[in-house]
Amino acid sequence: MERTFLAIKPDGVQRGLVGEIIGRFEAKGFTLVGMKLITATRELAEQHYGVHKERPFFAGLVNFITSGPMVAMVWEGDGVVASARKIIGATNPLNSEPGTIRGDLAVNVGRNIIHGSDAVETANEEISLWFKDEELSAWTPCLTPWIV
Ligand code: ABT
Ligand code: MG
Repeated sequence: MERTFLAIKPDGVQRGLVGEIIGRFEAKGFTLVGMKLITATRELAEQHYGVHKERPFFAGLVNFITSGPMVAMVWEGDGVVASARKIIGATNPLNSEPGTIRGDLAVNVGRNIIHGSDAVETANEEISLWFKDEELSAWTPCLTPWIV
């Protein structure tokens, strides 16, 4: 089953948006298989955003991401990687559609409240960077089918 790595960034935690954000993925029908509150070390943040190492915003990004606790999560479901990116919205919240998390709740590209893996391969890398295997729980929700 496909999995993705999502993290509510320090701004989302500080603004009290944890419940609101998690609720959107639960309501959509994805399954939460891992979750922890964690303040990232610089090493973890630099690895996570390694692809942006040469970009001018990298130092500020690492400072921000290590500035306080984040809610790191693994979610599971068919097509969850791409679907979560749609639910999250465009990187710059001023371009994110209303109805998306960033479109509804953020205004600043450097404070865009949530991270979501951008592809299945990066999702798998990010999951193993942030979580140990034993921190993840595979389980099947007891869903009543809509039509029998
Ligand atoms: P993430 O989910 O945080 O990876 O964001 P997303 O994939 O939507 O966008 P990318 B390009 O990966 O942005 C990573 C973080 O860098 C910030 N950023 C990005 C800037 O501050 N300025 C920029 O010009 C760009 C392109 C936004 C993202 N995180 N934060 N916070
Ligand atoms: Mg990204």
